[in-house]
Amino acid sequence: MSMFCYQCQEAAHGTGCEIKGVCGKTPTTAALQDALVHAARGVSIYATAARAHGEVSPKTAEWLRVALFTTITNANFDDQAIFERVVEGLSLRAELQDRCERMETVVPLSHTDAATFGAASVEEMVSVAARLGVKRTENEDVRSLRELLVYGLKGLAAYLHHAAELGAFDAEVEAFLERALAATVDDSLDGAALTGLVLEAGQKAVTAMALLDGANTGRFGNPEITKVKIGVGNRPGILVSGHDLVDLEQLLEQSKDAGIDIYTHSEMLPAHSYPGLKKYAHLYGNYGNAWWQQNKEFESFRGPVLFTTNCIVPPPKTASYADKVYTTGAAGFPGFRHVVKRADGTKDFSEIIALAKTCQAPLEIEQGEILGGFAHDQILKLAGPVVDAVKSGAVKKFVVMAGCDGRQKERSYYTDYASELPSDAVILTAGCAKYRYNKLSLGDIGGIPRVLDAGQCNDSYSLAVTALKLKEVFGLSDINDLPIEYNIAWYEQKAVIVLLALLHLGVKNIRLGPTLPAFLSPGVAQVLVSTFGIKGINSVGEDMASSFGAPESAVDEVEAQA
Ligand code: FSO
Ligand code: SF4
Repeated sequence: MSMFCYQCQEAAHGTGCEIKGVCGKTPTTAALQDALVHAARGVSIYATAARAHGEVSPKTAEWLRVALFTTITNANFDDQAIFERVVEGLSLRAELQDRCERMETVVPLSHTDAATFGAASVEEMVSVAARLGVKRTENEDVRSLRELLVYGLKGLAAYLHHAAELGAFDAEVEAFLERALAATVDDSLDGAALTGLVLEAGQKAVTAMALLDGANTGRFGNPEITKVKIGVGNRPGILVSGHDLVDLEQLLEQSKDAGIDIYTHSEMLPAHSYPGLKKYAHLYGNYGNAWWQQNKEFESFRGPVLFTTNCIVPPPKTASYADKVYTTGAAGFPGFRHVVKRADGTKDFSEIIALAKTCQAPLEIEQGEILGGFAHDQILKLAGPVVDAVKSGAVKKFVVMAGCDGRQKERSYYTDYASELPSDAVILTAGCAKYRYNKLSLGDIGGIPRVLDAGQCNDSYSLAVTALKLKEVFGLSDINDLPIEYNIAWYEQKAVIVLLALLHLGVKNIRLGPTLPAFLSPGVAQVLVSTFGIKGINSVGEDMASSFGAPESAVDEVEAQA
C-alpha cells in the first residue's frame, strides 16, 4: 500500500512521503486523513449552498474546524478516531443535503465525488481514499494551488478552533472556510481564481488571529514580561503540550490542591505570561524544548503528559512513558487515553491528576530561566524606549524569526543565524522556532532583551501589530520600509496560514526555510517569488551579508582612520 503526502516541511526527499510519513503516519492513517479532508469538502459544498439561503449550522462549523485540525501534521494518528470523524462528516453531509433538497436549492458541485463518496468500514474507506488524495488533481499548478489553499485552511481551522473554545466566532471567516474548501474540487476555477482564494485566506487569517488574540487576552489578560523556570521542583508533575490554553486552565484549576506541579512543554510555554494562568502557583515552569525532542524528554519527565494539540511524535517501542500520555481535542494516538469534552463543555482531568500523584518528580535536564511575554500590548508599553533605541541607532534592525522548529539538522542554521546577528539587532519571535535560540545568552540593548518572544505561532499576529505600530510611529507609508527582516522557519500547516497572513499585510521579501514547501510547483513558486519576493535560505554568512551588508565595524574603522 502506498500513500502520498507533502503537506509539511519534512516531506521525504523534499518531494513527498510515499511509503510511510517521516512524521510516523502510516499509509492507512494517510488514506483516512485524505478521506476526512474530502468529507470536509463535501460538507462544505452543501453548507455553502445552505448558507446562501440563510441557513447557518454551528454544528457544521464545529465539525469542520475539528476535522481539518485532525489532519494537521502530528495531530492525530488514531485510525479509529479519524474513521469515526469521517463517518460523522458523511452523516452531516447527508443532513445538509436533505436540507438543501427541502429548500429546493441548486447545489453547485453536488456531482463531484466529494459530495457523493462513502464507505462503510475502515478497509473500504482506505480503498476509496486511494482516489481522493493530493494526486487526484492532474495539472501540477492547479494541484499546487489547491493544496496550498487546503493547508492554509487547515491552519485557519486550528486558530478558529482555539477561538471557539473561548466562545469567539466569526461567521464571515467560517463562511469563507466552507466556500474555499468547496472550491478545491471545482474544476471550473483556473489558477487566477485559486490564487485569489489563497490570498483571501491570508486576509481571513488576520481576522482569525485577531479573534483568537482577543479571546485569549479577554479571558486570561494581556501577556506580561515573565521569567519562566526551566529547572524542576521536587513534586510530581503533569507536562502539558500543544496550544490549547483552555485545556491548561481547566487542568490548573482541577489540580490546584493536588500536591503536584504543572509544567508546560514546547508551544505551551507562552501560557506562563498570561495573568489568568500565571496566578496558579503550581504552574511551575517549562520542561524540555521544541516538539521533536519529546521522546527523550518525556522519559526524564517521569510523570503524565497531556497533548492538547499537535505535535505528537510516535513513542518508540521501548518508551516507558507511552502509557502515561493523554490526548484531548483534535489530538489522538492509538494507545494514548483521550479526554473528551463533557456536555457542559468542561473536561474531567481527574484521572491524569491521580496518575501524576503516583509518579516521581521530573529529572532536571536544565537550569535557569527564560523570558517571555512580549506580545503586542507589552511591546506597546515599551514603545518609548524601543523607538528611542531605533532613533539613536542603538537598535538598527528587528529580525522576525517566527515559525516552527523541526528535527532536520539543517535547522541549526537558525541557531547560528541568531548567534551571528549584529549586536544591534533584536529578534522578534513566536512559535516553537524560538527553541533554536531562546536559551542563548544574547543579552540586551539598553534593557531591551535581544529576543522578544510574543508567544505561540498564532501570536505572530502580535508581531504584525507591533510592525504596524512601528510603521505608524515612524510615519512610514509602507511596512517594508521598516528596519525589519523576516526569516521565517516553517514546518506544518499553521505556519502556512501565518505566512499567508503576512503576505496579506503586505510584507515582502520574506526568507522562508529551511526549504521551500514541496507542494509549491515551479510555476506557483515563481508567482510567490515575483509577487512577494519570497526567497529561500542560503548559508548563514550569505544571508547575513545580504540582510546586513558588510560587517560594519570593518567599514567604520577604515573610515575612521581616513
Ligand atoms: Fe510548533 Fe507543532 Fe505552533 Fe506547529 S509545536 S510546529 S506551526 O504545531 O503550531 O509552532
Ligand atoms: Fe510526510 Fe509531513 Fe505528510 Fe507526515 S505530514 S506524511 S512527514 S509530508
